Amino acid sequence: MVYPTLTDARASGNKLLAVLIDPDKARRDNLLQLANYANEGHVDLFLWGGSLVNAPQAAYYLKFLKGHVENTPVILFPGSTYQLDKEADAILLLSLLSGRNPDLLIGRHVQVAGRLKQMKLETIPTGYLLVDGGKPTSVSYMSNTTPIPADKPSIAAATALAGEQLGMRLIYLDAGSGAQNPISPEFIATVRHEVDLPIIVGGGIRTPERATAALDAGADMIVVGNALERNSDWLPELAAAVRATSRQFDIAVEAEPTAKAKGTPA
Ligand code: 1GP
Repeated sequence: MVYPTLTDARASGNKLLAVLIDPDKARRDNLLQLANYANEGHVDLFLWGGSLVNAPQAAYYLKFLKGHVENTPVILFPGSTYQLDKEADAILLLSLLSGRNPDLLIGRHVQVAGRLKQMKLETIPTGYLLVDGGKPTSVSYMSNTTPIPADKPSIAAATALAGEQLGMRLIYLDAGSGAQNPISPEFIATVRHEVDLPIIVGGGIRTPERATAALDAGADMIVVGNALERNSDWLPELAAAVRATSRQFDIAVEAEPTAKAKGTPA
């Protein structure tokens, strides 16, 4: 089961790093390098998918990746109903809550429900919120939906809360692949304040500093795709920034009882 990885990490304050792989852009050498990094402990999860996947070899590459990673789960992040594959460890069953396209709220789920059941894939019901990242992205165009404005975090918070009340188990705040601007820390913090579910954040995270900012604001896991596609050499540096954020949290939690003990009568 993959979902407990997220809830356990949230409960213990360990921040996670997910690497998104677009199957259309997968290459054997790049996948091998990513698998090696994962086996060295630098990657917590792989997300596998894209808005438009045409590559006939996508299934081959997924199997290839699975054959080279030791323990790191690979989770489907499907942009369409064609992207189901039982080789994966789980699927983010996305409801595009920020949009008003009924097909992406329930229609496609009905189409694949029977197949998912047969595949016995672990499903993680995910409230998926697109946030304006400064320019139109593939996902906003392909989904035919309007992202939540970047200066309206209260709309996102109410949307995420509705998702939690509907039974979603994860919130994904996404500025879209290659976003010009990542989602701001203030925006993330507003959503974090409203819901208790694990929150993952992606889109336009291209530096360790941006990763740290999102995690410090309350994200439990960040997703990086585009910036690792051409060059994944900086992945260990990125992973170190994610781990350092976790440690800061640990130190704060450890420090708390001492501070309380000082002021609390025995
Ligand atoms: C997109 O959140 C992911 O859905 C990752 O975005 O490719 O910009 O890292 P990037």
